[in-house]
Amino acid sequence: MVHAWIDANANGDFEVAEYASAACNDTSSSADGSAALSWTGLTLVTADSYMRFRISDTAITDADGLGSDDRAYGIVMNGEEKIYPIQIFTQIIWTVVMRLIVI
Ligand SMILES: [Ca+2]
Ligand SMILES: [Ca+2]
Ligand SMILES: [Ca+2]
Repeated sequence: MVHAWIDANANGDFEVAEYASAACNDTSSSADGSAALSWTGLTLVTADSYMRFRISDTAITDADGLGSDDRAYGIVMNGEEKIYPIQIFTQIIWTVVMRLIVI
């Protein structure tokens, strides 16, 4: 599973409302897989911010389903994490295309 967050309000915290996930279709050790992630209802601010990605086969949960998202933090076995800087421009529909390579 690919887990992802956009720090849409640029407050330095990855929150439950900023989370999306999708299954990764990677079934090959020699070819890349992909996952389609989408977000709805984000309140965007114009700012430099970050996206965070986690790939893992371990189930992750947020304790209260609110605010800061526990799923974005802490240790997860069997996986990989990446953080990418992004620029958010409000009033613009934008798309991020990202490539994650899992060996
Ligand atoms: Ca945030
Ligand atoms: Ca692969
Ligand atoms: Ca929480």
